[in-house]
Amino acid sequence: MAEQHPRVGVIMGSDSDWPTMEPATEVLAEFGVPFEVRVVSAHRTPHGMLNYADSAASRGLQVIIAGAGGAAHLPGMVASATPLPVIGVPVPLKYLDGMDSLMSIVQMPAGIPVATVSIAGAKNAGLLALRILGSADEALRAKLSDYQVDLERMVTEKDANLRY
Ligand code: RP5
Repeated sequence: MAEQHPRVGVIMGSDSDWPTMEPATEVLAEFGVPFEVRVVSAHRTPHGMLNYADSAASRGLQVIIAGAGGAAHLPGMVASATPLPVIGVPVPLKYLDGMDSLMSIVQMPAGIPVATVSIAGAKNAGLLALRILGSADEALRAKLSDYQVDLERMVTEKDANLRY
C-alpha cells in the first residue's frame, strides 16, 4: 500500500516518533489507501521540510499527517507551505507527558489551520485523513460507515457480555 501513488503523506520529525505514528499507517493500510512515510524535521532539515511541503500537492498527495514531539513545529510549518489539509499528531516525549507537543501544535494563528488530534492520537489522525478523502470518494465513505457499524456492534457485544 505504501508508495503506490500515495494519497496521504505521513511525516514525522524523527525516526524516534515512528512507534507513536505507526497506527496512522495501519489504519490507512486497513482501508487500502496508499501512503508514504518520511522523516522530515522542521529544525534539523528545514530545507527538506519546505521542499516536501512545496511539492506535496503536485506529487498527488491529498492529506498530510505530521507528527512531532517537544517544540513541535513540523505540522504548522508544513501547513504554512502547502494548501493541503494537515493533521498534527502531538508525540509524547520523556518530559512533560506530551503537553509541550500538544501546545506547540494546537494553537495555530488564524489563517494556517492544523487539525490537531489527541496526544499520541495517530490512529485518529489516520481515520480523519480517511474522512477527508471520503468526502469526495463514495467507496471510501461507505467503508468508513461500515467501520462505524462494526465499532457499534463491538461495543454492543461487550455490553451484552458484561450484563448480569
Ligand atoms: C522532534 O524532536 C521529533 O519529532 C522528536 O519527537 C523529537 C526528538 O527527536 P530525537 O532526538 O529522538 O531524534 O523534532
